[in-house]
Amino acid sequence: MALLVWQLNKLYWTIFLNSVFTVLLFNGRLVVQSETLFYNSPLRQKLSLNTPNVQWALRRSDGAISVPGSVPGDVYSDLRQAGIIPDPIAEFNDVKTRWVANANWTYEAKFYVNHSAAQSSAAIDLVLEGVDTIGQVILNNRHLMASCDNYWREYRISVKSLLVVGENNLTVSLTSPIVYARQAAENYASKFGYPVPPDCPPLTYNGECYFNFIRKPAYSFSWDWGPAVPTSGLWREVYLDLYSGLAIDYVKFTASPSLDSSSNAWWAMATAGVKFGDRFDQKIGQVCIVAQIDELTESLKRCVKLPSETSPQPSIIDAAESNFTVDVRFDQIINPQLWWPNGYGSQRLYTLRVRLCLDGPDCRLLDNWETRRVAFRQVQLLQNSIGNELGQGLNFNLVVNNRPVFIKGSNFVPIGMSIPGADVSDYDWLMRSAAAAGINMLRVWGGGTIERAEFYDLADQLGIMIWQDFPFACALYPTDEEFLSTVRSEVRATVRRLQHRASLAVWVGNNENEGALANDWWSLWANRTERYYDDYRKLYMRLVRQQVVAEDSTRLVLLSSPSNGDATEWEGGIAHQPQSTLFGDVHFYSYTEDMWLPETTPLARLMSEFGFQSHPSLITVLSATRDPRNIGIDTNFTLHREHQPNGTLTIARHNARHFASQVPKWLIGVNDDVIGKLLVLNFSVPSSELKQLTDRLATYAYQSYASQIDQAEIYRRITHQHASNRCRLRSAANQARGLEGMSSGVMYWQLNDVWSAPTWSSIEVTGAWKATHYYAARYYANRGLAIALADSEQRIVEAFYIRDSNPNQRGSEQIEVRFDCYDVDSLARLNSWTIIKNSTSPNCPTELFRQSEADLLKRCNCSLASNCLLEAKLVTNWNRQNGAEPDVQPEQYYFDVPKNFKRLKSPSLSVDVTKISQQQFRIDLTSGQTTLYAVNLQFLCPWLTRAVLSDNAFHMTAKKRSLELLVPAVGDSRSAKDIKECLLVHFL
Ligand code: BMA
Repeated sequence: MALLVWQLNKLYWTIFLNSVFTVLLFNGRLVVQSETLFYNSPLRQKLSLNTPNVQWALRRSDGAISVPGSVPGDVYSDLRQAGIIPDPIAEFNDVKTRWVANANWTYEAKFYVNHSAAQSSAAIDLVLEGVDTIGQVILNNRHLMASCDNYWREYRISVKSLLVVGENNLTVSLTSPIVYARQAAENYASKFGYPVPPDCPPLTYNGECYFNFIRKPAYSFSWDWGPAVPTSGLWREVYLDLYSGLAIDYVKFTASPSLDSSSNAWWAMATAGVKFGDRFDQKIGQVCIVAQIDELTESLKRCVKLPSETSPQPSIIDAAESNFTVDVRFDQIINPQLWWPNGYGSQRLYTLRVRLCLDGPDCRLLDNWETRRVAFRQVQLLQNSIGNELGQGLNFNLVVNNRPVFIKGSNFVPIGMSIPGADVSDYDWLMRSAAAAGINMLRVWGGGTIERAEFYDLADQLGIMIWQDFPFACALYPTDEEFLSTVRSEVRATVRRLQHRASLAVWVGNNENEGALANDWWSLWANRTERYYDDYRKLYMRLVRQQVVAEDSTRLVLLSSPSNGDATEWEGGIAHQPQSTLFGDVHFYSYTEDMWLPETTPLARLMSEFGFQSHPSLITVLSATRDPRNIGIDTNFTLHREHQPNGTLTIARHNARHFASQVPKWLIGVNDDVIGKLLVLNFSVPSSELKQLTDRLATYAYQSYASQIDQAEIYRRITHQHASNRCRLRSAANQARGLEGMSSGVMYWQLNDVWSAPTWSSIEVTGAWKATHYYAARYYANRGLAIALADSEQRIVEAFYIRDSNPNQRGSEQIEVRFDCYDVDSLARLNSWTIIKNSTSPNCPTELFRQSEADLLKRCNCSLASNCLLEAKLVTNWNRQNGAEPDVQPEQYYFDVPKNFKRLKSPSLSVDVTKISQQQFRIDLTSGQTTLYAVNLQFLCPWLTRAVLSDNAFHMTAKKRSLELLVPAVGDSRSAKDIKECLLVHFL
């Protein structure tokens, strides 16, 4: 083992050159070769305590259960792995396994440290990047700290003096989150004399109470789309950090265009936070930070004198703490390639390297920090007056690199009930699916979490901007000193972790807590209102926001979502109506009105949440139960998972406005073979029950299909409504509504799911895309046509050409759009006409017509509205000529809802599958003499849940249509016949 003893100012600094540690398991077997563990410079070494070779044990505190543990991981996953509990998200297991979260658990690891290792470094810190949640850390029988109390804090504990040569024992004891939260709530109420709601969730959630009293992701105590699986564990890395006494703790990055707008020059700054270990040499004099952006800058050095007097370093600090910071500023970076949101250009990421060295000609290395991917982009959320009076509102426009960007977004809920248990491929699938649908912004919602690094890496790479809520949601929160202090550390850790991210667009204090106060969700007694208002301001204005601004001056910090943005500030941080459509963002849901009608939904400046539930597809439900009798929209199984009170009834009622509730006669029998075969192969179904169960599953398949199309239509209509009112105020007789418009985007609720249940998602927990995700890929396309009912009383219809500005495309274009009218039943074309327009403004929709339905029907030569279909197609496709983008999709307008179609004969569809290559298939659809509404293909085989079609859930107005199918790589080669045997098809 090579050690270099290095003399400096007559003081010996011991540093490492080569491999330093050898870690042995307690049985004496050599398990870790240090060379493979260490990264970075020889001076700063990370010794992981979560390699597969360091074995962890998980024990219940009463000793009755002891199984292998995993780090990162959680108790539920480890118990499941050991065969002690079943999958908590299958069957009714969320409730059956709840005992797990009511118990206390201990994770324990033993490792050997040899003599040189224990002695040779100046500083050794134990770093726990993420503790879930209330935990005692014990090293060699010494309690290292009072208690870990926060999921998002990163704990760093100086342990050099505690490590022993030989066997070391690390134990983390975790208290039941349910018990802790309840006690904390009770203590708070008795100490301060007032409750902090919401207490407990509705009974339908089968959830746990007081999520607001424990700093862990709120959704783990149950939500209206998810079960309670309140985990405990070590959810991120655990390691020993060995360094020379001084080390880089974090690096922030800021880039901004130079003031001189004539040159494409930028400046950038890397800010390094440097920490002292508990033994550092104050006589060291000067240290330097050297930074470089690969392919763009030379390395720059900035040296600072170490403070001569330093207060002693406490032995436990947050990992994101540092003792001083050093800024390295790069001026005049000419013509960097910019980072653009998805759909607006490419995402150039540069590598930032930062080193810490001693001042001197050879700049001796102390720490070679990890690299970061950074980018050049400017994101602004502008709030300017709409009219002459403030009461007319402010707009809320996103501008990236000086171009207005229409927000095409969704809301991201956590990846699953076990965050550490998720596979990187799960993040990859969701983020690539989001990007494929044209999504350019995801809101990481406040009832969830600050996500894992993989999530933000993908967001950076794919151009998906992140609206990051801090983890506070749908609740009031305690504000005693202890709580505020842990939140202070948490916020600092979060900002220092994410600040350099190109994708990060805006910070937001919480989800809906301002609205909860302003609208008095919990009927708080009137004379205490001021106290709650004060607490709110204390937490979000004086703490969260101040901490964020201190760490990150480059981004807008909104206090809440929804909020009125600047107008919320005018009202002292809590607006009397945070849901105003004239300011900021809005969340909107209605479960009683017809969501297909334009008047139901207000037009928001930014609609950051809206949605409606649908049922998951058959294959996803079958992933959650082994009993096919559980399948159905009203079984106990479904009702157990439908947490929204009266949710399934709400879905059924809304669906019934537009779709027949019985399976249409032409679908009876169409899917029976596939379903019957599945039942025989996978479930022990007695032959006497086969027919009945096949019918049951076929009925559910239709009902889930109808619910998904109903949902997809809602999302499409609301998106088109906002997109077409992007550059104008709504034309409405009602004066208040007449000020609505100038919309900057939408983010539908919700992208993903944590289990199989009726929810608002567009992607199911198995990864399968719902109809609404395919719809999104069309309505979020960069260029698109929209035909929408603009006024349901006057029956006014509008058609638009919508396009987004891409810096590589020229400004104006001439478009020619052809309109064809069809008889729904016979596919006969009734009439056609074309419209030619100049589309000049790159970000504003081009209106093609605004007409009454009656006039349109006349123009169509259509006598029966329910049998009439209008289709728009872009004839002159400028993009296609330039090869820049795929075709603009045609858009259809039906004059009636599908349940009223007067079909003379049963529509039919035949499907052929051809194999093109290992993972690619072609699917040819041939219809009879009818137009088909919402043709939807689904696959009833688990290996196809992540298969994607080139288009789906579309209206078919020609006799033939070919689709491409991309299937995931599976071990064996699959044939066209394999695909066909899994295929369910629906249409109306
Ligand atoms: C909003 C969200 C979530 C919820 C969703 C659907 O309130 O912020 O809390 O899941 O609506 O109800």
